[in-house]
Amino acid sequence: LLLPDNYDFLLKYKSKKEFLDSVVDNYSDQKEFHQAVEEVIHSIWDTATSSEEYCKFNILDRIVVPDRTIIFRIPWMDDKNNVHVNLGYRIQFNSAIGPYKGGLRFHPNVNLGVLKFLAFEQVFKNSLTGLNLGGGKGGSNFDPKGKSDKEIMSFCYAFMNELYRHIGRRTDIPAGDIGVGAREIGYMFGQYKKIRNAFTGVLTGKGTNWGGSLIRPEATGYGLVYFVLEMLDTRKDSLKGKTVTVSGSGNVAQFACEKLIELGAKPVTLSDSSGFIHDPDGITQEKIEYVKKLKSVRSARILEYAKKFNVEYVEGKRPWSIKCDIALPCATENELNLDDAKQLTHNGCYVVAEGANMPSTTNAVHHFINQKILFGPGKAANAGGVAISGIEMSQNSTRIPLTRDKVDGLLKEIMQRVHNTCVKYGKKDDFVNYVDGANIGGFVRVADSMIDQGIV
Ligand code: NDP
Ligand code: 2IT
Repeated sequence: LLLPDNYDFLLKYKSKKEFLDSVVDNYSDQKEFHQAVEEVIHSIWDTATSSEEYCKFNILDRIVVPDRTIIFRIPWMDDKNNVHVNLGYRIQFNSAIGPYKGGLRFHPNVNLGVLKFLAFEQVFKNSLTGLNLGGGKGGSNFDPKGKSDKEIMSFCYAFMNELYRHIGRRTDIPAGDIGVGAREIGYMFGQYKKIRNAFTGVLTGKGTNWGGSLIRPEATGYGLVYFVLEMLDTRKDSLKGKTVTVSGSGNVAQFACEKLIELGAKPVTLSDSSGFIHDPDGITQEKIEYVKKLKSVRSARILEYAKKFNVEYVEGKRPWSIKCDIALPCATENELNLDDAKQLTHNGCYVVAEGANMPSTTNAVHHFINQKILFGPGKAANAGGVAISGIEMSQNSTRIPLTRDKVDGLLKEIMQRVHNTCVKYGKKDDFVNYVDGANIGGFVRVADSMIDQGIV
């Protein structure tokens, strides 16, 4: 082809370790990014290094470097006229299969390493949906807790005052993530529209009056439960009567619980960064409505649930000590470690599916796989959110909104497709390794597309 016969760089790394060491050396302070890269490389190594094409085009070196990383200053004024400065980011990681797509996170822990891990994961997740979506992520170290509505609005405007020049409906389409929901998307959309004088589908997760898709708020949590159904089905098992521990109490956790209840399972926990509640009788739809209202104020604590419904509250802990059949971590990265994993399987838990991105530590993931339980990694199990973002984009392009039933049907279909891809690439003998399946399945589509487009 285009390339000479003599490739000095053809598999320039002698081992997986040598390659991973080079990533650590190059980005020494980005530990979450190393963790995400290590997991993916572990799965794809044989696929990537046994193909001459992948080696010739040096896909390995190219896939771990973002197309571009944008970092900017966000000056804004609080209600007392104090001027603050936060950092804003957008990582445009890979656009081989579509425009950059991924959420924005507002949380004090946000830094380059966290957003690079999220953007990297997003590349493979978006590929698994089968839609034409590249991978990106962004956000700020801004802390929304305790801020007034006016301060949130000022911050969102200030953020968009710089972000607008880097995004667009054919370039990069952000959405929500931790700390960014419908309200923040509204303020950012308003400011983008004002600056550009253009009403376009530049963000997803919009209000349904102005271009948002039905089921987008529900999509990550519902999709997670649809994925669990698919996993259970491989063992001719169902959700009926299963006890489920859920962490988090935000967007993903709330709608995961809602779908669990609808399908006859019993969610018994919710958490936030302060602690968790345990409701052994089961969280009901009525109680979920209470949580939605409670958590619409970002500083509200899940402790209030325990007080209102007179159940146990455990300060400063996560819910993995509670006996369950199924565990759904839906809060944040690295919230479930090896000890938690051991305790879960010891107590009989045999399904873990990640609503959050990378909530299980590397050791915890290895434990689940060694135990041969059903383990659904985030990039597969939580792909429903971005998938319905993709469906929102298509509705914005056609200007024809879809019904709730239609979107829900598409969500189910896409989660089945994600699951099938995991099985196709991850099944060995009788066991499906969903981590390998998701990583390899996500990778080949992106890598093949990169090759089709040459060396860009
Ligand atoms: P929300 O902001 O709605 O809720 C976040 C929840 O997680 C809150 O309960 C929050 O508690 C808790 N949490 C956040 N940070 C921490 C922390 N450092 N330690 C303990 N708890 C924490 O976010 P989402 O529900 O949207 O996101 C949850 C997870 O799901 C994230 O990993 C996100 O990346 C992932 N995800 C989200 C998608 C979406 O469409 N929204 C799609 C796919 C994945 P507190 O109030 O105390 O901060
Ligand atoms: O992690 C994720 O997939 C999201 N936060 C959703 C991204 C999106 O563009 O809908």
